[in-house]
This record gives sequence, C-alpha cells and structure tokens, in this order.
Amino acid sequence: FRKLLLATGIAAALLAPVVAATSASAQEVKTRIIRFGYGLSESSNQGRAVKYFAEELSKRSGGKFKMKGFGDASLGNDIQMQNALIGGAQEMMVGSTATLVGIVKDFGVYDLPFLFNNEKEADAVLDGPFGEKLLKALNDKGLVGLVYWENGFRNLTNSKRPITKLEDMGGIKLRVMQNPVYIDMFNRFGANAVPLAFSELFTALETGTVDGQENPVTTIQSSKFYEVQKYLTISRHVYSPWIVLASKRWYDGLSADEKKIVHEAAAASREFERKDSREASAQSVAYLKEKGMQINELSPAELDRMREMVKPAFDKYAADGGAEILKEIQAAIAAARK
Ligand code: TF8
Repeated sequence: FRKLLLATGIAAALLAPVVAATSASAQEVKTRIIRFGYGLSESSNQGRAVKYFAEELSKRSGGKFKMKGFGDASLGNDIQMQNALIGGAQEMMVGSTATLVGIVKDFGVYDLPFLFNNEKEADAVLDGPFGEKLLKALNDKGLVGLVYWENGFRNLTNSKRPITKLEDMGGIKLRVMQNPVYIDMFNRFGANAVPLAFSELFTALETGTVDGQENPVTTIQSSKFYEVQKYLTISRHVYSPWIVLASKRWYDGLSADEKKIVHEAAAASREFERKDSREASAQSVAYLKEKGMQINELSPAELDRMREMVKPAFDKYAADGGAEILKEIQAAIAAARK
C-alpha cells in the first residue's frame, strides 16, 4: 500500500506541472460561439473564404472557437449587421467597405473611381499604414476591423444595351451601393443611380425596378446575375475591398491569447481569399459568356473620357470634408507605384 501511495505521489508530482500548464492555457482560450454573417452565397468566393476562416479559427484554438457562417444576408444586409456587431448581438461579419461610410466617413475614399490600377497597388495600400489607420478608426465606433479581403474591380451589367461609350449609360437605372460617392459617380456618367442593399438586388433586376448594377465578375457569377442581365461591360471603374469586422464588445472580452488567434486566423484568411478570388475571377468571364452574356471591354480612349468626366467627383469629395484623407491615399498609392 505504501508502495502504491508512493507511486501515486510520484505520478502526481510528475503530472502536476503538465496539468497546471494545460489548465492555465485552457483558461485563456475558452469555448466561443462566433456568428459570422455575410451577403453572398455559400458557393461564392466570399463563402469559401468564410469557411476557410472558420477552419483556421478552429485549428488555432484547439477546436474551442466554433464559428458558424450565415450567408445570403440571412443575418441582415451589411448595414444591419454592422449595427448588430456594435450592439453585441453578433460577433463577426464581412462586407463592403463602401457600406461603412455612415460609421466612418473616410471609408468612402476607397470608392473614388479609377484610384487603383491593379490588385498589387490595392494590397500595398490596404495592408500598409493607410489601410491600417482606417481599420483603427473603427475602434471608437464599437467595431474592430481585422483585415481586408478582395471583392475586386467592379464592372457594369445591364439589361438595356451594350455600353461601349459614356453616352450609352444615359438614363439607365443603375443600382449602386448605399454610398454617396457611388451615387455621385454614376449620376455624372449620365446613369440614374439608385442606392439599394445588395440583398434586394437580384429581385430588383428581375422585376425591372432597376436596369443594371455593377460588381466584380465573381459576384455576377455567384449571384447569378447572368440570368437577369444581358450585357456586361468590363470597366474596372472601382477596386472594391471587403472588410472583416468583429464586434468590439465581444472582442474586448477575449483574452490576449484569444485575440492573437483571431488576428492570426484573419491574416491567413486574407491570403487565402485574395488568391482564391483572383483565380476565380480569371475564370468568370468565360463562364458568363457561356451563360449567354454579351461582353465588351471599353477602349482606352473611352476610359480616358470617363476618367475626365468624373474628375469633379474628386473635388466634390475633397470639398465635403475628404480633402485630408484623399491626399493621404494618393500619397500611399504614389508610394506603392514606386
Ligand atoms: C455590393 C457589394 C456586395 C458585397 C457583399 C454583400 O454591390 O459589392 O456584393 O458587399 O459583401 O453591394
């Protein structure tokens, strides 16, 4: 019996530090249920990245972080979800930066037309000090900006006619995001800009409430807009970022270890999402053609005319309180081009 006691004692002594270490780190990473909302379908590039993010969170937390994705705006549109995060009723989401302008006005600067020439410039600016600064600006508003994902360069679709020159946009009722920069831009192009939540867009196109819309080709594919839109014009008029957000209320309750897991998983998701979206984007045009869309590019001369025409949009943006942030992003882009 003595021998047994001794053996147990030794075993306990040997085990003690291990047990203590496990329980200490277990205390710092708790079981967490994370509701992650998004607007596109599960099979979209957005849906794939949400799934990847969930897997990364699970892996990095030893299965403690259980993130569930809710696609198709089933938890609400971008603006509704932002408010749910602020109130603490939902933990995370991904959506367009463009719909954040009601919370941090400076996000509108990304929506100015023809700002970025390519993805590489966008990555450098978004992941650099400029993009970081805008993420930080959300902290006072009850949100934590984790990372930017790529939505992509936006292109025009409509059901009326091919758009080969500026004048072709005349009178087209074009759905835009709920954002003053977009409304101003498309009205200048001669279209009739109609702000609408993305979740209402397919029906609006189907019923003819609007004639057209603009989004990256990946979204035109995954949201099946080819079923209700005949013409696609590759215009690449704006590079559109997505932003992964967390509720600050929720985030503030996490331990340092848990916050680290969230940030590392988010960074991994960004790399996955951009690579995946770019690969998907390269396939989309052929897919849309096969689905019967009539597709055209805009000539360089026509693109120059468009650029010329929307120049005053930059002046208006500056005059409306955006002068400082506009200067900053232009400097960041110039640096990225070097
Ligand atoms: C739009 C955006 C959307 C995304 C998505 C809902 O046109 O591009 O597709 O914000 O997250 O509203």
